Amino acid sequence: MTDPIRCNGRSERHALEQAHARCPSGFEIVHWRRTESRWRGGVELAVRPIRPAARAQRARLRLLASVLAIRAGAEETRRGLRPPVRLETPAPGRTRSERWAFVGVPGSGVTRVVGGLAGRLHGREGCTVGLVSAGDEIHAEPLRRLADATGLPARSALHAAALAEIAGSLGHRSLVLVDLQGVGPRDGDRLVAHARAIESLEPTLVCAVLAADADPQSLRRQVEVFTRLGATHAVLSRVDLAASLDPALHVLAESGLALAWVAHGSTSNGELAPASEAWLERAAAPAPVS
Ligand SMILES: Nc1nc2c(ncn2[C@@H]2O[C@H](COP(=O)(O)OP(=O)(O)OP(=O)(O)O)[C@@H](O)[C@H]2O)c(=O)[nH]1
Ligand SMILES: [Mg+2]
Repeated sequence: MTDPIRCNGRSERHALEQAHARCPSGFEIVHWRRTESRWRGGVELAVRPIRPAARAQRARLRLLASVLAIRAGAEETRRGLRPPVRLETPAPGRTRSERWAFVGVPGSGVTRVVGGLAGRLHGREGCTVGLVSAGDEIHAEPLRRLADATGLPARSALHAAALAEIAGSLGHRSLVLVDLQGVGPRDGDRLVAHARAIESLEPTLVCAVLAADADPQSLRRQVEVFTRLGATHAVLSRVDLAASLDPALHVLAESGLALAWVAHGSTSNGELAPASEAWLERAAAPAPVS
């Protein structure tokens, strides 16, 4: 039997290309190893050429090669070679009143997240929550209903210029949660209005709400835009709707935003939990099918 041929690649694909070039009639992978621990790093393959005569055997070995490659990919996912996501869940301050602003694209779940946080934090360790809706009348409606149901004080700022003053009128609350109307990355006018509103608000935290079921390219663009608005943290929303959480977690890991909370429910006040290592570990597992 011939000695295996070693192929070192910058990536798995690069190594496979070399193997194809050196064994054009087909090959069997006899060894697969990642040479760098980083995600998508170098790969070393050892392959053995398949003799053209043995057609049936070649088909079988090709199948084996692809099974091995798939297994290697699965092993990579299992070992968590996804770039790390930074986790950090802010807690409201005890000594000064805080203003947390939440931004996201329309329908990403910003209002649910604000409602979920209000329910989670109000009354905990002396925290008193006030709510502000920054947007038009229709946008303010769900928050007003939440305020009616919970008894929390709520105000609405119909114009960006009024936001700081309206949030100031809730200065007696230790935590003011500001629900900014959804804005898309190409909605220049509203982005400018949001930037001005956030600047005058002087929030202690700006948090981007990112829908886990959005496509990664769109999420990348959202991250760019919301980071410019001052976002340092993110909430991953709609996690129950995503086929896989990997794409969104990749975008988050690249973004440098800290993942603060995860939201996974469509109930009126949202279902929200602090992001944790245990949650990340569960998120890496494939979604249950039954
Ligand atoms: N299944 C599920 N549905 C969600 C989740 N978050 C929000 N929704 C639903 O998505 C829709 C939009 O949620 P909102 O919280 O109003 O989203 P928003 O970003 O505030 O939307 P706008 O203010 O209209 O731009 C609602 O029908 C919610 O019920 C979630 O985590 N899971
Ligand atoms: Mg909303």
